[in-house]
This record gives sequence, structure tokens and C-alpha cells, in this order.
Amino acid sequence: MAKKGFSKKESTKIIDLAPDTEIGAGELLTTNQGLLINDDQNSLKAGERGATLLEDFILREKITHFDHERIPERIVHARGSAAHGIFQLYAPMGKYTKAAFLNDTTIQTPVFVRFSTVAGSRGSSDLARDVRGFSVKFYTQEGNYDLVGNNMPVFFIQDAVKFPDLIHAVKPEPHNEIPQAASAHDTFWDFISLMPESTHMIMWAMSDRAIPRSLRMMEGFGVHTFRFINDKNESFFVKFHWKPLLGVHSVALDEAQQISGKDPDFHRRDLWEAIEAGAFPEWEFGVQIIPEADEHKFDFDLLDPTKLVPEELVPVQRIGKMTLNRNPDNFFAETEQVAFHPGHLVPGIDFTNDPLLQGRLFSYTDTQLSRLGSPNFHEIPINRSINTVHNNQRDGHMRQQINKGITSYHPNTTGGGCPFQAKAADGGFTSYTERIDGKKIRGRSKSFFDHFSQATLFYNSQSDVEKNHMVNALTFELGNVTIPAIRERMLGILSLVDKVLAKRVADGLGMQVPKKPEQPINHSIPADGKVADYQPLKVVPSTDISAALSMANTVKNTIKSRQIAVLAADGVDGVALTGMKNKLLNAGAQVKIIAPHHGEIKGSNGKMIPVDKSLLNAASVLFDAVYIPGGAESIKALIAEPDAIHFINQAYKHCKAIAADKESIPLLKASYINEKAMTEDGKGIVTDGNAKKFIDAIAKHRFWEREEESKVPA
Ligand code: HDE
Repeated sequence: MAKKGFSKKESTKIIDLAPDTEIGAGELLTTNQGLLINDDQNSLKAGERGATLLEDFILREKITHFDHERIPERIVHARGSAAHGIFQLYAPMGKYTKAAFLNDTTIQTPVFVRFSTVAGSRGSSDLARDVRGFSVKFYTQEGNYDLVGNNMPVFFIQDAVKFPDLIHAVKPEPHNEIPQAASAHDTFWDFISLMPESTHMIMWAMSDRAIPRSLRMMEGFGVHTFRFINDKNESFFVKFHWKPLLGVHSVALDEAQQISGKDPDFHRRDLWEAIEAGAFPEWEFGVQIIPEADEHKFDFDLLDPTKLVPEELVPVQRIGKMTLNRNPDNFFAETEQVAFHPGHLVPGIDFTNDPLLQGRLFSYTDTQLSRLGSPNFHEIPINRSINTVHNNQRDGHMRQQINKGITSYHPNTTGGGCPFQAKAADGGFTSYTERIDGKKIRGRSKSFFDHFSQATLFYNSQSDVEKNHMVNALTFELGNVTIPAIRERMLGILSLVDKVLAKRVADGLGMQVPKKPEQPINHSIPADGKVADYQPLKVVPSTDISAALSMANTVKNTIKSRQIAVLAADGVDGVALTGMKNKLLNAGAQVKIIAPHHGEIKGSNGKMIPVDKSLLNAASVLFDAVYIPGGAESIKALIAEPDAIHFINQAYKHCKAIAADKESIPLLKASYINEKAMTEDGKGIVTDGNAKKFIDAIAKHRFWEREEESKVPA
């Protein structure tokens, strides 16, 4: 029987129950058979200096278990971090979907969310230029629903059959396994330059969206068009969105590269620490709903995963909020063993025929079998449904459930007919009765043939700064390509997106944009095979610019959970330091005192101030902003400290808010900060120690316009 729903209290209980905790933890050491162990320091030997005995079953058990500790990492999305939380609906969605968790505003649905990079291995850097996975498992009363999305709303390819090629091309090259977690190499760009359908996604991947400031500051997208079904069996197309309440923010490319060295766990740590500090990340759940009748009203195909639905055409309705409020207890048990699958559905949500989505529906269970090693992966605590599971599936590796009785088939009389099929009144999943008429073909609809107009829409929607960053990213990536013909082909493709973009990248590469771009091969061969139809179509999009595509228009009203560095040395103005620190803390930021050495520093008022990190352990790229309190002695010491100069200089180069007291201005000058920026308003440099101005500046995230003038030697 399906449970009726969960009160706030009950759902909390459920979160606490999963995963299983160690029983008797903290008591005496035992073997896996429960035998008490008296000596865990020495193996069993033939005499004090003798050989180890094969009969040492305690040693063998321990080492054997150790030998088998690793399971295969995910073939894609291997590097990930996750957290528990809850989802709460704002208003019932019964008009569109019968999904129970989207109809009851009184329940809190437990969720487990895993964020990931795609290309790198499990130990790779968080800051790689890459798409981020955004997978949400909703533990609903009707079974688990997985929304396995990304932080970009489109994808590289239109058909699942190309996925292994895409991934082979982006992964480290097979002869020398270089480069790790990077797309800046020959095979990736060779593939892309021959795949015009990837152009729109390439614009996203070369934008700053691919180097997020935090996993908490990313949007999420279901990518494919899905279906909602209501209790009258009416269907609506739906696109899913996650909108972060902290806004969508990124770091600078140079910064990302440096963070990869200074703290490759930057995103993982940031997520963990924010949750530990009670700064729970929040996203609103958004839907774009399109009536069935409007399926063909767009200048693109809703089934084409290389297209988005501009918010100007169909607004995003925010229907609920997800809050991540608990870190996992054990990385392996939860984050590593969680098994997502776009085919984990609940009644009221269904697929469309998007050919990329259709292929995914096969892949995920298949990969769980190889990674987790058994069809019983649903019994691992993190994967368990909170609704009771009853069926006639039996046995298999590591079966946990002990099924009682003699009945493992249906129909039966031996088990009284149980488990019964659910009757309509009980709920249950029914696929949408979509009408399908067609010939069996291997081909693609002509409505998938436009590969450039939304790439241009994305590019045109970016601010000037964002465009500059895309030019830099493309110049960097193609600069790492060693085969000139690949670069040239890519310049040809870029010229079909925007001529200026192509020219700027070409200038950076010291090349010419090809006068006649090599006609991109269109892999979308239509069923009728007419050669003239092979070429990409150029559609004029119904909107020139979409504001939602630019991060420049994101929320910039909070400094909650931002990391602020305070640079200080002995003799610092302790009163100013404490005053600013308290104001920043009150506004929700995290503040770290950084000094030339660990331990404590002595304030000018004689009070000792604890140091959080030394300049050796800290780095400017790990902070959002920097404050330099006055105190003549402290400033003198910091001016003589190259690491302090470098710290401020980098914060300036990366366009971060900087605040200094009047007395600290000589240190700013010594750090090569453009004096104009120090005096002009709106450049993010506060020189009078005013906390309010500083807080407003940090909330703006970055002063990218400083980039042009801040040619500094950091
Ligand atoms: Fe995945 N993808 N994918 N993918 N994907 C996997 O499943 C696959 C695609 C996405 O945090 C794998 O358990 C195919 C699009 C995320 O555990 C695998 C195709 C989108 C995650 C797989 C796609 C995604 C995965 C690897 C083309 C965005 C991480 C390990 C048809 C909508 C889930 C695993 C986690 C993981 C296959 C395309 C998102 C191999 C065949 C498009 C977020 O099954």
C-alpha cells in the first residue's frame, strides 16, 4: 500500500534513517564475523622474526576487504559531491500533473542531490572547464523520481548513438591519457569541428557557466522536454529548471586554473562548509509548460536537445523550493553509490521522444550493473525507495531482502495472489497514450537541422564582458589544439555563429577566418536521403536576445556564505578589524584572518587576535573579497611581504571587491592597483573602510569592467 504522505516530522525521520549507521560504533574492535580482536598491530608470525603464517585469517580478512575497496568510477560524471535536503511545493500543480509530490504543499519530500563534472576522473579538479551534472533524487511517496540534469540547458548531440564518440573525444587521449579533465585538446575539437549540431552547446561550454563560483550558484536544467500528465490523462510538454537563490556566478578563467592547484576540492569544500555553517543552499524549481497543441509553434523542435525554449516565449513558473540541509555521513555509501536514472519516474511525469533521452533510458541501469555489480543496487540505503517495494524479483548478488514464503510468481494462489497489480484507484504509473504512426527508419527529422541560430542567440544575449570571456576561452582551448586544420575548421564554424567572434579568436590564434567556411557536414541525414537537404538550415529565431541567458542579469543582492579575507599583521587596528568583521558576519559572510604567520597577531590596542590562515596556506583565488584594516605597523609589515602584495594584486586582477582603511592605502598602491579605480565609484574598491559600501560591492560579485584597465602583473 502506498503511504499517504509524510508530515514534516516523518520525513525528517526518514532522512535520519537512511543510510544505515554502524551498529555499536565506538565499542570493541571485531572481525567481520563479530570476533573480538586483541591485537591489530601485529600479524601472526612463525617466531618473532619469522615469516607470516597463511592461517592468519584476521590479517587475510582485513587485507582482502581492502583489496576490494574500489568500485569502477562513473564513466562520465565521476567527480561529484552531494548533499541531502528537502523539496517543498508552493502551489498544487494538479492542472498539469498528477504527481503526488507536485500536488501537496504540506509535505516535505526528501531529496539527495549530486553535482558533478563530466570529463574528469574521480580525483580530478573541481574547477575544470566543463558542464556540471545536477542530479536530484526525490524520495516521493509514490517511489523515487530522478531528475538527472545539467547546469546548461542544451546538449552537444541530438542522438544517443553519438554519445560514446563525444565522450571518447573529450576524455584524455587514449595513447598517453593526457589531458585530465580538460577539453582543450585535439580529439575534442576535432570531433566538435565535425559536429555542427554541437555549436550551441559549445557556446555554453566556452562561457563562464563552465567555471562556476560554487555548486550553490549554478542553475540546473532537465535539458530534454518531458511530459506532465494530469488525472484526466491530458499531457503538457514541460522543461525543468533550478534557479539558485544566491544567483548564478562564476570565477575568472585564470582564477579557475589557479584554484585547481591551490584547492582542487574547492567546490566540494564550499558545499560542505556552507551546509555545516547552516548556510543551506536553495533553489527554486521552475517549469516551462507548453500545451500539446503548441508543439509545432516554435522555430525549433521541442524534441531537439540542442535547443532551449527562450523564457521570453514561455516564462518559467517557480513552483517550489529545494533546500540542501545535511551533508552525507559517508562519501562512498551515499555520494558514490547513489544510482540515478532518468527512467526513475513517478505517475504524472513521462518522457518525450527526444532521441537523446530515449538512449539515456537504456544506459543508466546498464551502467549501475557494471559499477555497483548487481541488480540489487536499489537495496543500497541511499537508493531505497521510501515506499515499500513488493514484487517477484528475487536473488542476485548481495541480495539484502529476505523474501518469505514460497511465492515468487504472478498469478498465484500460494501467496493469496500477492502482490496484486495496483487498480486505477490505487494510483500507479501509466504511460501517456501518445499516438504513434510511422515507418521504422534510421534518420533524423528535418526540424533538427538548424544548428546555428540558437548559438547566435546565446552569443548575442551575453554582456560585452561575457563575450570577451568566451573569446578568451575559445582562444585558449583552440590554442592547445596542435593540428592547424582543426583550428581552421572551428574558425569556420564560429564564423557561422558570429563574424566578430570568429575574427577575434582568429586574431588570438594568429590565423585568418576561412573566407568560405568548410561546409559543415550535417549528420542529420533525412530519411528520404535527398543530398540537398544535408546542409544545416539557418532559421531566424523569434527572439534576438534572451535576458535569462546572461549571468550579468542574475541576482546580486546578498553576500550570504561569501568568503572574505582580512589581511593583517602585528600592529593591526584591532577595533577597525573587529568592527568590519562583525558587520560582514551579520550580513551572512564567512571571514578569515590571514597573517604572515599562524597563531595570533597583536592588535595596536594590545589585544591578541587569532589567525585563521597564514599567507602560505591561503590564496586570493579562494576568497570573494579582501579587507585590509589599518594600523601603521601592520601595513608596513604587509608591504614588505611579497605574498601579501600578490594576494591583493590577484584580488584586483580577478575583479573582486577590495576594502581598505585610509591608513592601508599605501599597501593598495604597492600592490599595483590602478589609482583611478581607487578613487572612482562603482569599481569595487572601497578606501574609507565603509562596511556598507563594501558589503554592497561584494554582493555585486565581480567588477568585470575593471579587466580592461587592470593589466597587473599577478
Ligand atoms: Fe548522462 N550518464 N548520459 N547525461 N548523466 C551518466 O550514469 C548517458 C546526458 C548526467 O550524479 C552515467 O550512473 C548517455 C545528458 C548526469 O550519478 C551513464 C547519454 C544529461 C550524470 C550516462 C547521456 C546527462 C550522468 C554514468 C546520451 C543532462 C551523473 C554514470 C544519450 C540532461 C549522475 C551513471 C550522478 C551519468 C549515460 C547524456 C546528465 C553512462 C548514454 C543529456 C548529471 O549512464
